Amino acid sequence: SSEQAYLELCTKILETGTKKEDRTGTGTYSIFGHQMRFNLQEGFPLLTTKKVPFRLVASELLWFIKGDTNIRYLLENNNNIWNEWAFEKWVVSEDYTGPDMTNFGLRSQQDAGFNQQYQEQMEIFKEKILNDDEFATKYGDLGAVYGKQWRDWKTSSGQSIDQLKQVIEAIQKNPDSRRHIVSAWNPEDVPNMALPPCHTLFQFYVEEGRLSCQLYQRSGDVFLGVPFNIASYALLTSLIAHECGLEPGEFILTLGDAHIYTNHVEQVKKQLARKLRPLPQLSINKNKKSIFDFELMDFDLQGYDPHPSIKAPIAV
Ligand code: DHF
Ligand code: TMP
Repeated sequence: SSEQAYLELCTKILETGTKKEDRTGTGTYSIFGHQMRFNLQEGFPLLTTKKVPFRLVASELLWFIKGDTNIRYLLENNNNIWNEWAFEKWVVSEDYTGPDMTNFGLRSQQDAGFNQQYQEQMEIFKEKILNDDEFATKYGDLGAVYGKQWRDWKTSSGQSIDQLKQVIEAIQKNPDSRRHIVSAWNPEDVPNMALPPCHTLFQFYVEEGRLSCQLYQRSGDVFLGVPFNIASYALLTSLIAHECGLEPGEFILTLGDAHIYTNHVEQVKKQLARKLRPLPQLSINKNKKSIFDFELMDFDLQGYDPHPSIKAPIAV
């Protein structure tokens, strides 16, 4: 199955990766340049060798599609995957009066007393994002990240480009075009983002009634981020295919710096020892067409029976 390609990447990094330091201070094993292909006709590529929470993948994708960049929507959907990158802005600001949170990502893993304080401040932060509009506007926003660039790319003359809407129209009108591209990498905005986009640029391709997508991902956290990225783009491709009256074809993931953090190695080995199970099937509400109208309950996964989840600390 397609999942084998993911497990092979993990093995390749463990066997041939170079030990490299990284921005977060964690350390990684890394390789540069790797491609994986997922045939969406075979089933939906949500890993079965560990549980990947589809609900979180889907709500994050809906958040991008809405063009939203504020984590309030994610929190309202009980999705905590972007909290640390908004929290970071608050704890270095003048408005923050709690205990020192410098380097909270690493310290929370090393010091139980500090972790307790960090968890308390994170709870306060989440509560304020959900209940205080002004606070949410100021500290919930991650800047000009994915949603902004996909739906509202600002041009030098002050106009706005809706790349997602345009690419869907182009797929319908001119399927053979070689220009079906959406870019999240906006050099002018990179300094204004909480995290410069990891999934940088994607392209669609239509062939014999099937829609394929290839993503260039500049940086991939192979244990935590990449399983989400695969599922997210498989879902996006399936939704656009649904809207355009096409079948989903392949999702191709091309990675730049593909790395396993040193504190994920044991988890990866545990996962590699597990047996693959059949992939689930995705179904999409047939009564809705436009990608801009979907909600969580319009997606349904059948037959997802993964091995248990494997926890790992995220590098901030
Ligand atoms: N930073 C780093 N270092 N790696 C990332 O993968 C990453 N991803 C981001 C933002 N910054 C990042 C956005 N996507 C998780 C998965 C994807 C993601 C952020 C976080 C994650 O923690 N997944 C856990 C489950 C989380 C949960 O249940 O709340 C997992 O085990 O898959
Ligand atoms: P970087 O900006 O220094 O490359 O750090 C970003 C980290 O987050 C890196 O480990 C890659 C990871 N990441 C993913 O793998 N997928 C994602 O979707 C996101 C947002 C981040």
